[in-house]
Amino acid sequence: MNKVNKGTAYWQDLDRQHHWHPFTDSQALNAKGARVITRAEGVWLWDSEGNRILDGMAGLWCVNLGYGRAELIEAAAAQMRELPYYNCFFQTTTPAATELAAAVASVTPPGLDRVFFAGSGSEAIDTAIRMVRTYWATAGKKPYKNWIIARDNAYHGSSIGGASIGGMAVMHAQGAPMVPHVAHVPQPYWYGEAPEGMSPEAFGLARARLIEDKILELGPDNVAAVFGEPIQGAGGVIVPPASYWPEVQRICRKYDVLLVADEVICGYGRTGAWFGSQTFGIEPDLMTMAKGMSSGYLPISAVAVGRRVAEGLMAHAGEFYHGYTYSGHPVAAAVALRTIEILKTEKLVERVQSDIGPYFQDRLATLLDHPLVGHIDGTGLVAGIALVDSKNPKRFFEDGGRIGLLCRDHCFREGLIMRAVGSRMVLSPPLVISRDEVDQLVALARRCLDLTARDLGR
Ligand code: PXG
Repeated sequence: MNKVNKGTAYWQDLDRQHHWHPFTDSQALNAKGARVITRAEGVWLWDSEGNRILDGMAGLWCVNLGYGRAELIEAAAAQMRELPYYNCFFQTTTPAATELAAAVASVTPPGLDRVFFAGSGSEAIDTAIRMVRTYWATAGKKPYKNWIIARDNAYHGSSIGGASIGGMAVMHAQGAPMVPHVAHVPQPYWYGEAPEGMSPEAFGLARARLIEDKILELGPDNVAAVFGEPIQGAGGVIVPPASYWPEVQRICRKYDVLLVADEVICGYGRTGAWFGSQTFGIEPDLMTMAKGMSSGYLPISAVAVGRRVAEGLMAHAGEFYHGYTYSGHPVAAAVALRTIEILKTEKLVERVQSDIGPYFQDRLATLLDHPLVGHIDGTGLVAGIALVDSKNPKRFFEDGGRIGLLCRDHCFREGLIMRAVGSRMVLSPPLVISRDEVDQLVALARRCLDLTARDLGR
């Protein structure tokens, strides 16, 4: 079967009949037909019409090493030939899984050196939920210490656990009721939610203290953990004020509540450190990771567990009744291992920290003169651009979601993947993007902002 000769209409038709897409209004999609991506190289995608598109999102925040990396392809092929599958249940391991556990421990912050594997970010989150609750129920002998606090507009996945601790109201409404004993507090979104005149510093502290209020309301002895993304990715790249995380950390320590950093997007170099926790001064008890861990080439995720929880659980829980068929899948593990080696040998995390990250943020900042751009949040190679109706006085669009989609659709047509989250445009390009490609990305973004402004009669 030759895909290339079949053409767009063939794929769209088949897709319409059988394929139910994630996070998609199927009727709306079927009315127009899906975009078909057929190949990719570096930071570039090609669709079935032959258009070349700059992937400003690294797939879905994951293809950190860019497309077409021969080393990753070889790692997968070699592992498939040697041992395509074996599991890590029943007192067994494979060299790939064991070596990956050690490699992950070599890049996580000190102490987080026990690694539990899963297949996706959602599974890692479910694993972390079960770990923290089991920890308190066994080591701490406090089975009632099981509440989890998370933030509004957080994204922690689509499993029932991930959707429950995520703060997406639309997700809570479908398939309700969600998992019990989960509470949400407002997010640290300074530009969008701070009272007029409040500094980022003061706002960060105020939002952190809402976590303290919630702990006190529930009773410190009932709260197992706080979960949070260092930067909220799918929520629109909400970068918290610098004061926020150190205060959350202090509060968690004060009340003996565990802190879980969801590093699914921030991990593996995105923010200019190996993990977003390091960028924001968080010392988490557990970290969840996925996406960039294998550069998105194969599905794999993990929970890195600090000594307190790992040792407590291992000493007191006996068997931990949890795991997946694909926990430590050897082929995915081999690709993740190679990904970590490449990040190290090519010094890509350092590159994001001191070269391409600052360059990207500087270039993006040139868009601040655009009439639609109210504010840009970002660090390393991730950014969120707030589109506004008016900058001064600050006024958001009443139909911000529609404006975001207008801009996004211009991006598609002009050859740039830049996603819309409501009226925030988000970017997260591969870590290997060149300066020249950053220039192209920013030029395309400006063009699409201009086209959006034109649509609005500006
Ligand atoms: N935690 C975080 C912080 C995530 O960003 C997950 C958990 C769940 O991972 P899995 O592998 O189960 O999808 C994610 C996933 C978007 C988008 O539109 C973001 C994600 C997934 C799908 C779409 O920005 N993040």
